[in-house]
Amino acid sequence: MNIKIIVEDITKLKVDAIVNAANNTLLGGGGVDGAIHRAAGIRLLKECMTLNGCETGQSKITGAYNLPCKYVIHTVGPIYSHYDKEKAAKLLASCYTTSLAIAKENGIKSIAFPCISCGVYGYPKEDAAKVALAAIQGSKYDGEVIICCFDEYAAKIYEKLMMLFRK
Ligand code: AR6
Repeated sequence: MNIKIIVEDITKLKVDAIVNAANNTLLGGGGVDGAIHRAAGIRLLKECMTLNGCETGQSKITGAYNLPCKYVIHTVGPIYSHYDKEKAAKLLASCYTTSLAIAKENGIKSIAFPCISCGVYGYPKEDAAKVALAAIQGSKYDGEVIICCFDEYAAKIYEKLMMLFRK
């Protein structure tokens, strides 16, 4: 599997699918969720309204409408303070594995993830990066995986961990 780390606005990526760090309602919010809904337009919200929300750690796919990608996979990360460390890690890993399983089912060859739960949901960035990389590398997905960081600091964490993984 090919894993790439970039610093970018995920809404600009021309990949097959981008992943949205959504909430249980799937009806939009702030952060990356707000940016994706703003860029995709009202038709994304309309499709999301048909999905009946999503459980924490699970994922659902929609069209991408005005975005340059083909699909959006909405996943719901854990709110870090609501769980013990182990349960939070399981739920976060599940966001990655369920998104990748949906990508595989839908013939998606390239998928970009934001740093799920690392914004308002408060997951410590380095711990989240370890969980994310282990989940991605343990999955059966064989396309390209892009970790789309919003700042250099987050990208550095991933780059350091990737070097350790390779050793
Ligand atoms: N492109 C890439 N990454 C981004 C972008 C962007 N355009 N915008 C923000 N990030 P957050 P969460 C990064 O808070 O913690 C929403 O209100 C950001 O720097 O968006 O999973 C939802 O509706 C951070 O590293 O998601 C939920 O209620 C990462 O994306 C809640 O926030 C995730 O930050 C989900 O919280």
